[in-house]
Amino acid sequence: MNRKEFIQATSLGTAAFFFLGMGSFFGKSPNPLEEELRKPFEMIDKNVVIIGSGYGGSVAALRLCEKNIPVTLLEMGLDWEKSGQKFSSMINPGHSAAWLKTKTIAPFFNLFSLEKYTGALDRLDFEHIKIWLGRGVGGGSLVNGGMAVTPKKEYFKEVFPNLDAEKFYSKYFPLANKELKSNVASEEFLKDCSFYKFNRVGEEEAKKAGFKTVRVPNVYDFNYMEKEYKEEVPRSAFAGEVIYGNNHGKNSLDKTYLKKASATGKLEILELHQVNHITQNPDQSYSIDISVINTKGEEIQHKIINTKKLILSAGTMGSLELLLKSKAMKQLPMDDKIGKDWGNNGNFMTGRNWVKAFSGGTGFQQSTIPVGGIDHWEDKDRPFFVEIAPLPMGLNVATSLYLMVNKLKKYGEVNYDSVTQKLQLNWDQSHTAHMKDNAKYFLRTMNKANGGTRAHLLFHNGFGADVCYHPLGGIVLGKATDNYGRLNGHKNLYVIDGSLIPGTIGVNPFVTITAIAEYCMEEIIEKDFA
Ligand code: FAE
Repeated sequence: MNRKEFIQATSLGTAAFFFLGMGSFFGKSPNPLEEELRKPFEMIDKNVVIIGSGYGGSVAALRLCEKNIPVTLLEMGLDWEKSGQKFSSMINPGHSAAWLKTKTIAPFFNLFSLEKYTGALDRLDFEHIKIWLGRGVGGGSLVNGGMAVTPKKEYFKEVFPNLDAEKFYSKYFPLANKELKSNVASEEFLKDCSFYKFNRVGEEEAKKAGFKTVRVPNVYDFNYMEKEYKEEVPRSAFAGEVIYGNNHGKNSLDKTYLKKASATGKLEILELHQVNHITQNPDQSYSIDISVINTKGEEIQHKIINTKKLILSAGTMGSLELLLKSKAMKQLPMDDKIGKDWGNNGNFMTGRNWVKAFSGGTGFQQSTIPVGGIDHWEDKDRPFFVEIAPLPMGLNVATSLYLMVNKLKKYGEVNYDSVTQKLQLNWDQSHTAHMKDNAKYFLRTMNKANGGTRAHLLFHNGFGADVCYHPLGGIVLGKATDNYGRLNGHKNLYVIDGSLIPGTIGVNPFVTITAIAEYCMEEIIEKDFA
């Protein structure tokens, strides 16, 4: 297809030529369609394209490149390493703090104004839930807390009854943890480090309240952190860096999977390439409509990439949006299971005040990297897992923060509204009511044993039912796809990301997303790329 044919094939085509004709007839060019047509335009053919450079996309890229298969990876966010720019800390937010917003979008204390920029953290706001996401080469790994948790085997079996759990626990989980460089902090270090007082207090109080605590691995390099503590290297975890990116220490995907994939010479990463929609061609190839943007978010070029094989790894919300929008706009054939079985992984934020208020609280200086959890999963009536989360704002004396992960009792559903051209989420308080009950029970038990109150000033009177860091599901493995991520009804279209997990996995999800991506790609490469 050449450019003229492309324009004619689009819905704007006819109008564009009409207005262009009129423009030259009157000797001027007054309309936006003409401007659109004047933008630099490119149409390219590729063999394999991956959309999104988070966990799913990075695993797919490495495993294909290793087999000598050239891959083009499209990412709407910035390549931060290439840009030479620094990530900003939570107490001094700069360019990396938000995706094209003029105010910070942290879960609390959003008092800072920002210049509109293609930052690393984004937030999608729905009526009853706010969903935080990473943007940039490395996806969520740039902004997340690095907690690398392997789910409980029993729960994994419950969530994925069709998968070979033995193989996952002997092969894919160990592989994911190795490639992600997951490691564990030494107890010796945690015992004395002043930046981990919040965690020691969290664990002590949990034990006193009768809860079981667990040490949690992380992808932040704890050897680096120990040097950081001694001020032998630049500080990152101890300098308030995390949700706007870490400048040091964290093994985000750009330092692991993507680095290895790039070293093969087979990986082409195209940053600031925002995919608008996808069209299926008669020969079962795909055309990807892309806006190349600048760091203000303005389109500077329009591109079409035609590809024989397309892997969608735009994250749960990104892949859902691309599929549902492409169905609405471009009649992309779509299974009606897409959008179903969505969940927030049971995320529920809460906190306590007056924690050790008269003995230094939880500490002014806090590491941004969590290392502790509370495992209450075995309670049949109230199963939950809690991340003992830091509050690294340099102002906290007596607050404990917790991110709870609960089971789901009811799934949400994602749709696309063609009028507003936005995703719609069927999700309200009825989905989170039992999570709130669990939070009340948890806080009551902690306060009874240790003193303290609910943190009334945080979230909504201390309860953050609307805080979601772990959106999962909507394109579920074995339902909307086959058992390996091949999208139903398609031959050359795959989904490899968090959307394959049906709404819940019982712990922070990226190790599971990585392991599932490894498992799917092994089969797909063997059978479809031979
Ligand atoms: P993801 O990492 O979101 O990557 C998708 C990529 O696709 C992104 O880079 C997008 O910019 C890109 N993209 C989307 N739409 C388009 C488009 N139209 N065109 C081009 N590119 C596009 O997907 N999980 C843990 O396990 N442990 C933690 O400690 C943890 N902490 C978290 C803290 C925060 C603040 C947040 C936001 C998340 C946290 N998570 C954590 C969740 C974790 O980061 C998330 O589950 C994974 O990143 C999801 O991986 P995916 O591969 O699905």
